[in-house]
Amino acid sequence: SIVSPLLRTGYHFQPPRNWINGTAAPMYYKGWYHLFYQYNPKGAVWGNIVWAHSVSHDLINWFALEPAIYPSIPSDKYGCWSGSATLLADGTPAITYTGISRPDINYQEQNIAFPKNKSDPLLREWVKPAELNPIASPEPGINATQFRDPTTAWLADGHWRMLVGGVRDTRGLAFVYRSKDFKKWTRAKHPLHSALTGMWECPDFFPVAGSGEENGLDTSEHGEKYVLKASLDLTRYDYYTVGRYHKEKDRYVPDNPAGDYHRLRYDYGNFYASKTFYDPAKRRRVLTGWANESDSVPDDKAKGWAGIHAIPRKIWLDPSGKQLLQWPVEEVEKLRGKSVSVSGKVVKPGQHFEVTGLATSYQADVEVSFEMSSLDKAEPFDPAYDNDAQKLCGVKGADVKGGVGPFGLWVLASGDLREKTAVFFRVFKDGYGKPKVLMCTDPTKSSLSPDLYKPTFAGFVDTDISSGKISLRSLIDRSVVESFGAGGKTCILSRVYPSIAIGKGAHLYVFNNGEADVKVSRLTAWEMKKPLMNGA
Ligand code: DQQ
Repeated sequence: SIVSPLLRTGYHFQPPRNWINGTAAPMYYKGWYHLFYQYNPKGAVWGNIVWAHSVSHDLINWFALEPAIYPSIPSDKYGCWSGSATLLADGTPAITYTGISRPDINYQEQNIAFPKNKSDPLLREWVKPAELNPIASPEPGINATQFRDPTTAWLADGHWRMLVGGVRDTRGLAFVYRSKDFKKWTRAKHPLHSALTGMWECPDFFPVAGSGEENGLDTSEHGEKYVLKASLDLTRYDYYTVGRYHKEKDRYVPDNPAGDYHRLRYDYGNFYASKTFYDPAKRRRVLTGWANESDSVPDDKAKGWAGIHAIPRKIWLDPSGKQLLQWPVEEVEKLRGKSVSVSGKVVKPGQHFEVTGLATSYQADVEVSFEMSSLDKAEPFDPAYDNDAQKLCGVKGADVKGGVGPFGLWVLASGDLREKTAVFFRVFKDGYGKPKVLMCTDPTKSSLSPDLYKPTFAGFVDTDISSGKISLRSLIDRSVVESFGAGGKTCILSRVYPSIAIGKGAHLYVFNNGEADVKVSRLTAWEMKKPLMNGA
């Protein structure tokens, strides 16, 4: 399918051209937010990977600098893969990252780099001390092609610790490396944690403040609870658990013993290789993530670009202490322009209505609260789908009539509804009569173009809906829809490539394909302006 240039995003981070993948070493330094990211300067497919570099004052308006880290020493000669930044005690930022040191196989070693001039707030140049690199190499017994992505280090009892992702057979694991001086690193005998989930890419490990406290903690601060996250190569989702860290043994134990296998995801859609960082300016932990394209490789080559980043999200521990909440950083609201509102509008079974008045329904921010007077008509929940929301939503998509729901939004929808992406909820009743809420993004009707990957994405929403109320926010941006259910309990990013619902041809609707009435208590939709610079 020929992807229209109008599908380049308006306010999501993406460079003017070429391939991007995961974010790396996000950090705040001397008044600037720094975003490094995997980048192919030579084309729109993965390869020739260097660390491109952009800076901003607000995580939304980005200014491109020269690539910061690129192959230049024997232990990164064939690629500079992902890694992280750590602010040392004297405020110096150190980057640790994976280098590829052999051309025949992706032989992975860990390296360290320091700013050439730490008084330069833009951190434009980095040096790699030859006497230190590589700081960690795959000893015998370690699979050298699955040994990468060092995390931000944390300091405890006078020792720095840092994780490196790996796998033994099918056991994904987080190797622990320790150092007194941040120069010489030695591997601990035991991993911090492991599970039979396949390779752990881009691990992340950080303390979280008490349940419901929205502020973040710096990586070396002590937290009641910790979050351990891994990107699973097997399924291409980012998973996490909440648990306790025993620093004397450098071991982590998830609170939920089944958590390693019944894992929570940051995002139930297209969101991978994410990294967090602590932002001291606003005392928050910020999550940055990558979404690849779901059109074809020939499309990517034809359009000359591939990959975007999600809007950075603040993350904190839910009052229940059982999961994280995520919400777009408040700075994105500066892009809001003209808005339209709807209040107290009932949508009868099988009905829908258009939200009119927005000049840019293709580039919008929509917040809506729904209310149902009764959940009696909720369908029975089949426990066979207990661990598989995506499968359930694949069977019961947006156009399959239900009891309470499916109800929600049709975004990037054409006026004749031949193209529409549905973001919706569906409420079931489990065997005890307890409501179970499913949230889905259904792109099966998103485009008339062929050769597109249009997966339905879904997650259960652990929210008390007994009051009949639930909220949804969707950031709509031409070929991406990022949705946040129940205040950020369940998040789904989806990529879509409409062929007629683009530009002025894009419309926004509310729909109800359930048997129960649904009321839109309040809906506000804002036009979203383009940032001044956008990942250029
Ligand atoms: N992408 C990087 C690796 C990481 C993977 C290479 C995650 O460092 O494991 O570009 O998608």
